[in-house]
Amino acid sequence: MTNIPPSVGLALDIQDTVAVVRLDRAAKRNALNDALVLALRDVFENLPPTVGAAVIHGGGDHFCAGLDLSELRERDAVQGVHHSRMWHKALDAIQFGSVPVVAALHGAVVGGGLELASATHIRVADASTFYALPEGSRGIFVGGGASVRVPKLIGAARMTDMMLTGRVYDAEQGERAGFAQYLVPQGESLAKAIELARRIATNAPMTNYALTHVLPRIAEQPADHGLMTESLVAAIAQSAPEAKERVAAFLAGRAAKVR
Ligand code: 1HE
Repeated sequence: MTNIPPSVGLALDIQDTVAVVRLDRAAKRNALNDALVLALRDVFENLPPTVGAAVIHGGGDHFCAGLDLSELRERDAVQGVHHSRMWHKALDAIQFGSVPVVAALHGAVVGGGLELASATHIRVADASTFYALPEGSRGIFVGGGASVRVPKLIGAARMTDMMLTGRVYDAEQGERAGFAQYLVPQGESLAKAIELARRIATNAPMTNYALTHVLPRIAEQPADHGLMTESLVAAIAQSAPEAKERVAAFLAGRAAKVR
């Protein structure tokens, strides 16, 4: 398992089948410096096989203030590309890792913090959450995957507005726009995220794999390719012994009904 030096500001707590990952730089509002981005990548690339889902949250009053601006020094174009690609690799390790990931949001979810949240599969926001892309006002551009992932949540027009005007979405507006799938009272996002992760960890692994690795690819395919991919994955999933057992359990009255 990954050993994370305390100075990095990332804590990993394995709670049975759920890995709880905490950004732990509250004094700097969990701003993401290079060491923290690399540690995130290492943690999500090395989750133990006993883990079936993960939660990511932030210590202190905010989820994450984005890129650590104190490290934003003069970079030449090549260094800039590699820095951005390092973020892409780390956030890909979350989106396309071994398990579904739930983000528990509160306070600031801004800049690279929003890029991090948008690489997870489910976002649970509490009432204190707010979303922004201050890159537009800081004279820079997003570099951690926001231009690909954020429009999939809220549409390119809303992202353009956020960056051109500095618009901030509060928790309710954010849920309506599509940033978060769940909105809970202040202080309750972590508990709700862990509850969801525990349930997700009970799903058949192939179902979770199909949802995290195949569905986003189907969404990028032309419709006829997507339908073919869907048929192939459906056939693979239903041929797994676990799927047969689950269907048999329902038919025998041993599995929960949809309520
Ligand atoms: C930081 C950072 C940071 C706080 N990098 N140090 N992100 C931003 O432009 C957001 C900048 N941050 C803020 O707007 C505010 O800090 C918050 C709304 C998130 C929180 O406000 P508040 O009043 O709770 O905290 P604070 O007093 O502003 O900050 C507390 C400390 O954290 C302070 O340091 P201190 O040594 O003076 O105590 C701040 O300097 C520090 N801090 N945010 C470095 N971001 C892959 S590309 C991604 C590009 C981006 O993400 S750009 C957007 C960056």
